[in-house]
Amino acid sequence: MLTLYHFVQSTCSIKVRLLLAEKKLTWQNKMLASSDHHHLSDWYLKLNPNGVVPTLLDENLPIFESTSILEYLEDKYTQTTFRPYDHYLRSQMRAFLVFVDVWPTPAVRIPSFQFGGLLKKFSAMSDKKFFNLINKRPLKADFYLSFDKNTGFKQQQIFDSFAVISRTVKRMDEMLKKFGGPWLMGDDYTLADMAVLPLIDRMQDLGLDELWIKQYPTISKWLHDAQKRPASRQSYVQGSRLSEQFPDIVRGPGSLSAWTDNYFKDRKAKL
Ligand SMILES: N[C@@H](CCC(=O)N[C@@H](CS)C(=O)NCC(=O)O)C(=O)O
Repeated sequence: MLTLYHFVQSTCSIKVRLLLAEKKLTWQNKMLASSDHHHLSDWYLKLNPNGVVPTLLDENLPIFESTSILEYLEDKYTQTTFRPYDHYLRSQMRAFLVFVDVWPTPAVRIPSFQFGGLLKKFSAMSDKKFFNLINKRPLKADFYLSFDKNTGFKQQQIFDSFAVISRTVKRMDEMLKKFGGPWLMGDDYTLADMAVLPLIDRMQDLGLDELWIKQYPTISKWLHDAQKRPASRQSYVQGSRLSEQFPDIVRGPGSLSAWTDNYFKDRKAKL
């Protein structure tokens, strides 16, 4: 029996939900609310010492780190496969999975917190509670110390995160051209697509899609095709998109174009 501990809106959790749905696996739904902070309680830290979601339980064995969960499901549940057969292509796909974990995954957190309605939650919290919760975080304390709980991130931190997303869509555009599309590794939809889809979807939902619209039309087409897969629709349950949770703050495609325009001007002036 598979059990998934996750948050509805967490991009790393959606990544795992996508593969579970693509593989048509049944699983027990243990949805936690990020605001309850159960992911920082002793019982959860025994399952996932990093104090983050997602965690998959297979029978009683806890598996954590979303990319490692994807590979586990691929290794164990082989009815349908989402990795290339060719060893070289498989290595290319894995290189992209590492890239996604190292670069865009942390970068997308910055606009998600800044523009995604989360600051409202933190500014309503007392300083004491906020810093107490930071102290409990095994891995992410430094991230929470890198912004002001009332005003968020500095403009330069936000622009730096946009630069990483620009680098990501450039890399994806190169892959779509090199392997011929329609998916990142070519004909077949793979873990590479599922790893990055929640991040690009998040950027679009926040209103930052102008980072790629003009320069990389390939990304818009890829995103549209990936979003309309039945497994994607199934995985994006109500509340997965921040515009559904905070409709007065998160306004969807194009809505933060003033920010992307300023970012492009800043980049042009520097390079
Ligand atoms: N590298 C981890 C990252 C997991 C992660 O950062 N999860 C976020 C949600 S997307 C989380 O649990 N955040 C809780 C917190 O910030 O306290 C993975 O891929 O599983």
